[in-house]
Amino acid sequence: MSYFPNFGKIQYEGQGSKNPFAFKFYDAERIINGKPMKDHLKFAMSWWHTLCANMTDPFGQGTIDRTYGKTDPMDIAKAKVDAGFEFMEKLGIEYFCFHDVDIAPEGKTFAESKKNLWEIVDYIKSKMEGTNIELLWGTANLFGNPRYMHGAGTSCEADVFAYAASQIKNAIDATIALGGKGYVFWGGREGYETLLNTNMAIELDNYARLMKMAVNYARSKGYDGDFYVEPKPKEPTKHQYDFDSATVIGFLRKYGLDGDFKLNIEANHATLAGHTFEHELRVARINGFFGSIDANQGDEHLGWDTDQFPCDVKTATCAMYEVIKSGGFTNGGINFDAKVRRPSFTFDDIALAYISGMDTFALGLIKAFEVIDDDRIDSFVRDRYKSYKSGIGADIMNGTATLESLEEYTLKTGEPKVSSGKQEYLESILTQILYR
Ligand code: XUL
Ligand code: CO
Repeated sequence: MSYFPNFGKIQYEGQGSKNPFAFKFYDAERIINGKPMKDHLKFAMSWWHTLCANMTDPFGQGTIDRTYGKTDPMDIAKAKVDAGFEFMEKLGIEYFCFHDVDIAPEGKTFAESKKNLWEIVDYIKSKMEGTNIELLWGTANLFGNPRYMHGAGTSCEADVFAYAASQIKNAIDATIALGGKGYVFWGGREGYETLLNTNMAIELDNYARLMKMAVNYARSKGYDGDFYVEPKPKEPTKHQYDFDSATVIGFLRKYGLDGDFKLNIEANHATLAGHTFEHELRVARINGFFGSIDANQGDEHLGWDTDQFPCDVKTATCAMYEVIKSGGFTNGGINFDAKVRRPSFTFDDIALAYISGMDTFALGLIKAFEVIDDDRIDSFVRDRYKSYKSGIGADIMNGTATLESLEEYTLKTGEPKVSSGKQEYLESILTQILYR
């Protein structure tokens, strides 16, 4: 039985193709810089948006039927596994990501939820055998259930903290059982609505305590993968603690979590923080925290997390430039944390959305290497800082300069000579490379 009967294995047909169910740029096995495209990109399917989201919004019911022809919640969960694996195999996607509650329904008690989870984990494990499909990362949903209305690790209620920790324990075990090399903390409701009722100091300390427990537990079970924090500045809470890359890096360093954690950077979250996607990736890269990507895009006219499929090649190019300069993905990859628009309610639409997103990032990869090979932009930047290579600049860089020595220098040399930043020239190079 097929859940996606209208298309078979999606093939690369090249730029001239008008077949909607074909890749125009993503040629999985094409070698670029010594590696197949698929290994540069490591595309992953998000279980939640792809198999679960029914597109409910505050104004109306869902538009996508997610029962897969079943009625019993466990049968639906198993049908999602079948549908998910069919989807990944047809799209040539070799990784997936999940929250505990995406894969298995919550029971009436924690024990029942745990039993459901393990039944589905075993089922997924059996499906993975004989395929190339791997788990990119797992996580626990610590934001959907009403118990988490005040947060999870940052909840004012110790019992809620304990419940969250129990969920994390099982989500880590599930991640390990499925061979995952990543475990994500996205701070769902780890933030606040008003300082009038909030002890920020306790909340942040507890959040770090929860992360430390997770690291200690996973390492004791032999897990050698990465932990990630996924920054987001707002939504659902007014102020999320994991605001942006810089904030999270400061937090991880303060609490001694920097040896185990990297960042999972989401494009739309960067936009909400008032940054570009590439800014967030650059901050992660230069601080040694580059880990994984949640690929999507927002809408420039809307101020919320629309989680649209990425179709902006310029942004994908600038993002892939950062990925390449970080040395590429190790344990991480590109997870499409993206959903179709509510009126695009067919399963075909979901496939077409992935094809578009994968082509966009494939083109981004190709163009990023072209920018690097072209070298006009990189050489401009190298040249721009050349004054630090010798003389007084070298003294500043190697720490021998002091305020006194620099004053003495300035008294001698007088007014500095400065050069143009040439932004427009550099933008024209990017345009030339993108559209040639
Ligand atoms: C929410 C979001 C999450 C995380 C995983 O904005 O991005 O789906 O990626 O919890
Ligand atoms: Co995300």
